Amino acid sequence: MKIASELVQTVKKAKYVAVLTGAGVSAESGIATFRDPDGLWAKLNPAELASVDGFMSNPKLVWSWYQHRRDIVHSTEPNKGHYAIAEMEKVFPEFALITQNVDRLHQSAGSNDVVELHGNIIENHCQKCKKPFLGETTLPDGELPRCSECGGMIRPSVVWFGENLPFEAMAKSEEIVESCDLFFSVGTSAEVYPAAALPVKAKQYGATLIEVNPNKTAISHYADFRLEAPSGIALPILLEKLKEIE
Ligand code: BJW
Ligand code: ZN
Repeated sequence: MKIASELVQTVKKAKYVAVLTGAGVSAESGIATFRDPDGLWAKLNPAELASVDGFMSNPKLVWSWYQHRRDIVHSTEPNKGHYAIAEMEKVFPEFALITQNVDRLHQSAGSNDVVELHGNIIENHCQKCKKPFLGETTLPDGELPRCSECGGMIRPSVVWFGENLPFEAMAKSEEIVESCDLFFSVGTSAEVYPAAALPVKAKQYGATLIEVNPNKTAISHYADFRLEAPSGIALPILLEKLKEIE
């Protein structure tokens, strides 16, 4: 894979690098994306499975789908893309990682201070009183657990459509896009807001925008550079190139 020397030079000079990741980064670990032709939303209805209304209408169905996805996540490992992003933290004077992913594979790869915009699939909380749930999650007949405090239904700690993103994660992301000088958008279709606005805002605040994605996205036309390859291939090669010009 060829990487333009202008791109490598730009990355080399950067002082504050920010990375926004999406499902594509975990694709090479065997976790399905959402909007690719073989992605989750090609077969399943997001309104039924990833909204509060969907959960309230059929809690058992939604709970069992998340239990299934949790099993998949627990059987996977970070890939070369995750490890390259973890290494980037050590390469640049300042670095920030914002992810839409709920699988915690960035943390498993060694990334610190990950800003999780859409929560995570590992933890659970009560839909009614929001209290974290630490009890047994696998019950007979696929029943979902109930809150010991208020009897409410337990749900995964992800962000569903129509729900606000965690305030602190959003505030931190705004701060990052205002301050970074280089912004990578990696493995995201950039179709889900407010996350999709971050690369655009970073550029408006003066950062160079690099997109890493084998396919064109909603923000491709806006990027200063594109690395049109899987992140597990493009990012390790980019890191090698940076070392070569040390
Ligand atoms: C590779 C690769 C490889 C493949 N290497 N790349 C403004 C305008 C319009 C709509 C809205 C708006 N503001 C809010 C909305 C509504 C809504 C929204 O954005 N809808 C759009 C779909 C139109 N947003 C919300 O509801 C958000 N909340 C909110 O805004 O609250 C305020 C509010 C409330 C009420 C009304 C209005 C405002 C919440 C969004 C929550 C998203 N939740 C999900 C599910 C999480 C839980 C779970 O996992 O089940 O998050 S949906 C799903 O999409 C998931 C992802 O994080 C998210 C983004 O997807 P991502 O990561 O980009 O994946 P894909 O599949 O789309 O793309 C993968 C990419 O990888 C592709 O480009 C491939 O090419 C690439 N790829 N292999 C690199 N190897
Ligand atoms: Zn409760």
